[in-house]
Amino acid sequence: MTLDDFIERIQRLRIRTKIRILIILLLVSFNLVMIPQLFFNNNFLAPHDVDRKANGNTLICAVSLNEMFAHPPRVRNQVPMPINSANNRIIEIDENGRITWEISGLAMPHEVEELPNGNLLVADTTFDRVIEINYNTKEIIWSWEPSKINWTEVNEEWDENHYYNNPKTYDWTHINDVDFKQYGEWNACLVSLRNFDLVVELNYSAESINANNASNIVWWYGDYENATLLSRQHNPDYLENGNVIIADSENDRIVEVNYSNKEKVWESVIELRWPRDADELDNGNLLITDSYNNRILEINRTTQEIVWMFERDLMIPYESDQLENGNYLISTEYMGKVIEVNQEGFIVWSYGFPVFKLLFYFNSFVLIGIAGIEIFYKTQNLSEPKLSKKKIALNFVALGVSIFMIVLFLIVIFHFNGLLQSFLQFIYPSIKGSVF
Ligand SMILES: [Ca+2]
Ligand SMILES: [Ca+2]
Ligand SMILES: [Ca+2]
Ligand SMILES: [Ca+2]
Repeated sequence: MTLDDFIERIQRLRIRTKIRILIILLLVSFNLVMIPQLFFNNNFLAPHDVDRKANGNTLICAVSLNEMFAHPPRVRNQVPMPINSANNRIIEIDENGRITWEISGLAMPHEVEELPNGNLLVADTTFDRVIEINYNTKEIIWSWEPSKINWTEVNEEWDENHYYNNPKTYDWTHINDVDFKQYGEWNACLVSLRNFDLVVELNYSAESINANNASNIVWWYGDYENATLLSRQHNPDYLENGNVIIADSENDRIVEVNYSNKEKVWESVIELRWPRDADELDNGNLLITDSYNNRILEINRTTQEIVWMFERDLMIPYESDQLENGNYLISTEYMGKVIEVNQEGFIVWSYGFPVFKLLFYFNSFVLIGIAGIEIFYKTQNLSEPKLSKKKIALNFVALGVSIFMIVLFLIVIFHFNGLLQSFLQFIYPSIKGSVF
């Protein structure tokens, strides 16, 4: 068939068929452009920790969405992370979203903490280390590496065959958090090793050349696969009262552990699914990121009543912080955005691009369009006087299907977050304990 034949054939088509073809071409080409972006464009983020700096800029552990998709097969096949992957960065952005500072060459960075001297302490998750980065030179000036530690010296029950003493190629520790504390005479940091089910406190000093001495581990809580203590935790924090609060993620709870005797002194009773962050607020409340319920909660610690909640535009949110102005800074993770939300629940600032949501919305709108066109033409057909009974019946079936499609996709559009939440709650039991 020549091009002329093809054009002639197209011209002979009825107008309704041309419109259908046009819409389907639009749908297919949009998806052909957008879906590869998800997998190959490192500009779409699944942000982990986000912090607002004193100068008003925002630090973001900017892991690309495609790196998040690459993570499970890497774990399964033990494929190491490339040394200089642009998919794994920490960026600092100003309020207009301009990048003012960045560092790459990390491996799924989970947590960044600005130190009093301006340097950054980073949980460099899948390189299995915590590092201090000189902010000006971007050099790594301190690192703590669990693979260099003889864990039997920390606890004699952890012998040479123990998981802790046998590093794997990829995602051995899943170090996902570091929190800094000045005790006066000495500095400490609290480190979460998710795959160890363990939180350790280090005697931390940037000058130390022996960071990896077992004796630098001055406190620890948890034990490998002992879920009565912790199960794949996130974001341990020092509390004002000296205790430690931990998002005990796969136990679906928040726990407060007494620092002196390691007794559990408080735990959440409200229904949480995979909580990954619990911050103590100035008013004594807790700000909880309830990841698989797609919501951020502020609860009264004593009554456990929910006093504030936000649940729009989140997709497995990672963490949230309360800012000095009272607003909340939220890492929406798979929604691809960092957002600042005020007390009334309005988004007052955001960074990033909600690529998943756009895909859902665009496809839903286009499919509603197609269904609308079908309804228009089928009702026109029904007014033809010589229609056979079979044709009439078929037209009614097509009308029914089109109306059903419109209702279905309108529900998708208006209840995107609710549907997402129901879906995640439904699949949560099956993915609990997976590589995510
Ligand atoms: Ca934060
Ligand atoms: Ca932080
Ligand atoms: Ca943290
Ligand atoms: Ca937080």
